[in-house]
Amino acid sequence: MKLQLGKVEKYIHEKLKKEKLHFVLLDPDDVDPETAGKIAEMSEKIGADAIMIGGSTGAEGEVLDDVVRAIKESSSLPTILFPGSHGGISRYADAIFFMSLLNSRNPFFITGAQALGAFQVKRYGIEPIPMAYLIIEPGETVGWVGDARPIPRHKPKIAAAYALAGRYLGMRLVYLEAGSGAEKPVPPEMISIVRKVIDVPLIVGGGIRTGEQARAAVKAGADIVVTGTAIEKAGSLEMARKKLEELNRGIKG
Ligand code: 1GP
Repeated sequence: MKLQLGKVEKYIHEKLKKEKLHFVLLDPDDVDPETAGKIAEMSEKIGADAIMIGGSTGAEGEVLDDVVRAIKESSSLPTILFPGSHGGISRYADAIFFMSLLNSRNPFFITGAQALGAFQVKRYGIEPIPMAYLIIEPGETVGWVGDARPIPRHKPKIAAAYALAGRYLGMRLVYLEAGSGAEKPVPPEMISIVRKVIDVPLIVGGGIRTGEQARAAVKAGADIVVTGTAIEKAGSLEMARKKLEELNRGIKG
């Protein structure tokens, strides 16, 4: 029996044959639908590859639905949910990172929320993409909310062990997360060690604010770079566009 990949996952794999990818994260708790739509439109224009939607606090229900709908109306980029729990599901999205926070102390974030959300994902026909989600120091809000034991920045082998375990558990993506707004992104040494042990796309995010930092993540082995805060908090839409361009150049080279 051959595994059939969904549309968004296929799109990711096809694009990765040509270049590294840039996913823009929008947190419905931080941006209103109108701004989200405008940022999504700009993201598509400057060459970003997908929009992720989610957050650890308040990114649920109507607020989430409205933001996803606004994004769908203003861009044709794939919309991928990035849920903090089963509350982060919206019927309007194309796909969902069906993620397990492998280094949480709390089983709710490893398998509990997933069980609570599974039937909803099926009912709405959202494409689930299984993903190992690992919190690296400092971890920020998601580390605290997700009751994680953040992997120390100077212990890349622990990250690699978790990533490989995730792979053996069947995850088809691995995400190294320093936490939204982290002072420093995931260290390049950690990215390269993890890259060496897995055979699936590696996503890196948290604290990437400059083209140079994005470039460093890609050089170390990231396949997909996620940026959120730097764009959301750019100050104006014009500055957000400039930041998007800078980050995109760093990723695509
Ligand atoms: C957070 O990895 C993402 O979940 C993006 O982080 O907001 O710091 O870009 P930033």
